[in-house]
Amino acid sequence: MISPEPDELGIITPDEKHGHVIIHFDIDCFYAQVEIVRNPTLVDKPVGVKQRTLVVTSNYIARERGIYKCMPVIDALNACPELVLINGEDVAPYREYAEKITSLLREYSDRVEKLGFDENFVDVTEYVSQNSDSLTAKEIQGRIFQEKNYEDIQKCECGCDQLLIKGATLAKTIRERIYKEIGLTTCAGVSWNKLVSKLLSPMHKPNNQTIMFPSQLDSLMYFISDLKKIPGIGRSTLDKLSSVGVTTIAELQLCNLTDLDRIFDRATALRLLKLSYGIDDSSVKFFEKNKSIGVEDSIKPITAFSQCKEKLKIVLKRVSKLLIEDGRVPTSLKVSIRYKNNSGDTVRDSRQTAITSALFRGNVANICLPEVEENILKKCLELTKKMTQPLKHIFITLFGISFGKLIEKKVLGNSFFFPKNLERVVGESSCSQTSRISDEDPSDVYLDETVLSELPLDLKNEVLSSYKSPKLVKCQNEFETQDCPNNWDPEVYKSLPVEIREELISTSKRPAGETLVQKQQKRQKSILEFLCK
Ligand code: DCP
Ligand code: MG
Ligand code: MG
Repeated sequence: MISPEPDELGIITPDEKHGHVIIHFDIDCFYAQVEIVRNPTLVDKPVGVKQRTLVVTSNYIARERGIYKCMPVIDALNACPELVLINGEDVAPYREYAEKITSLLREYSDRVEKLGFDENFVDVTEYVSQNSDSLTAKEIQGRIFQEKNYEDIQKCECGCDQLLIKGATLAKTIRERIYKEIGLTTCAGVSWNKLVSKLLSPMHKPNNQTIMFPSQLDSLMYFISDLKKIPGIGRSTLDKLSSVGVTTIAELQLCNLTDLDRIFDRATALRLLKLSYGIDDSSVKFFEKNKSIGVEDSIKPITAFSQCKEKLKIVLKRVSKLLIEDGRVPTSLKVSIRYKNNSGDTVRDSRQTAITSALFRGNVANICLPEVEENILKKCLELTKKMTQPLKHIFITLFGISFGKLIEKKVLGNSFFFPKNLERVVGESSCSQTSRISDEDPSDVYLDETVLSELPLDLKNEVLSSYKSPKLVKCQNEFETQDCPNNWDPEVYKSLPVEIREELISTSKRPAGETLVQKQQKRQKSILEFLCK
C-alpha cells in the first residue's frame, strides 16, 4: 500500500484554524409552528401538517404521542386520534416565515446561507469581534456538548474559545429575537465551522442551543459515528464507501488517501477524510436570493390538450403569489410537465422562453391582472404544445411553472422617466449605457428607451406624444426596491448610495429643484396611472 503524501496528510490532521464563529439555526417543527402562530388556539394541541398521504411534521406534543416525520396519515391518526391535521400543501406561508428569519439574520452578517427551508448558517465572526464588549457573558449560554463544565475543557491555544462563548451569547440573543418578533422557537449550534455547528444544533431540541470547543472535536465525531449524519455525504458516496467496507465515521478515518483514490477523485477523497475528522473549511456563502421561483403540482392525469389551460392556471396562481412576495420581475418563463411518452414510459420535460419585463408594467404584482395572466397562460400553452406535439396520446400527471432571470426593478423601470436632478445619480450608479445628460432646458423629459421599446405600439405613441421633446436614454442597472421618504420615487431613491441620497434630499429642498421635481413627478404619476389602468 502506498502511503499518503505527507503534505496532504498534513491537511487532514485536525489542526484547522479556529478563527470563525459560525451559528447554524434550525426552526423547531417548522411547518407545525407556523400553523400554530397563524392559529394560536392550537398551541396546546397535538398538531400535524400533512401533504398528500404523509404527516410531514408535527409539534412536540404530537411527537410525544408517537407521531414522527413522514408518518402515513392513517398510522398517525391511529397513534393519536386527537391529532389536529392541517393541510400543508401550499408552502407559501412557510416560505414567508423562512424569509422573515433569513432577513432578521442578515442584520448580523452578509454571510447567511440557507440550507433547505428552515435552516441557515450565519458567519458572525465580524459581528462578534466588533461587539465583543457587549457580548461578554457571565456564563455560557445554552448547553455545552456532552454537558461538560467549561473549567474541565482543554482550552485552545489560538484563543478561539472566548470568541465562541461570545458567539453563544449572540446566538441566544438572536433566538430570543426570532421568538419575540416572529413567534418561532429555534435550535442552534455554535462552533468554528459549518459541519460542527450543523451537527450540534439538533442536540437539545426543541428551543435550545449547543456549543462546542475545538478540543472536543474527536469526541463529537466518535459520538456522531454514523456517516449518514454528515451533511455533504450523500447516497451515492455512501454506496461507494460501503462497497469498500466503510460504513462508519471511525472506519473512514482509518482510510488513507490511496484507499479512497480507487473510488473517488483526489479532491473528493480529501474532502471526505477531512469531514470524518470534523474539518470543514467551506465558508458560509453570501446571502443570495433564489435564482428562480416556481411551483410544481402533481395532478390527476389529463388526456387532452384542451384540459391543460385550466391546470396551468391553478399552478400559475400559486407561483404568482410567490413572485409577488419576492418582488423581482422575471424575464424568463419555464413550463415543466411529467407525461407518458410514446413508449409508455413516464418522463419529464421542460421548455422555456424569454419574456419581456414590460409585460408586468413595472410591477410584478400586475401578474394578477386578467390580461397579464392570460398573456402568460398563452405562453405556457405554447411551451406545453411544443412538448406534447410529438405525442400520440396526451397523458400528463404534473405541471410546473417557473420564472427565472429575476431582476430587481430597474432604476428607471417603473419611474419611466426621471427628473434632471437625477443626472448625477444615473451617472454615478454605474449605469454604463446611460447617456450623459447635459445642462439643457429644465423641462426636458428623459424616457427609458428600453422600457419604451417594450411597450405596445399604441402605448408607445401615446407616451411619446405626451411630451414636447422627450430624450431617450438607456439604463440597464438593476436595483433593489425599498421605501423612500418624501416625494421621490422609492425605487430610484433607495438604490442610491447614502451620500447621493443625502444630496438628493438637500437638492429637493431647494425651491427651484422642488418645482421641477414636483412637476415631473406629477407627469410620472399620471403616466403610471395610465399604464396601470
Ligand atoms: N419537510 C417536508 N418533508 C420532509 C421533511 C421535512 O416537507 N420529508 C418539511 C416539514 C418541516 C420542514 O420541512 O417542518 C423542516 O424540516 P426539519 O427536518 O427541520 O423538521 P422540523 O423543522 O419539522 O422539525 P425539527 O424540530 O426536528 O427541526
Ligand atoms: Mg427544523
Ligand atoms: Mg431542518
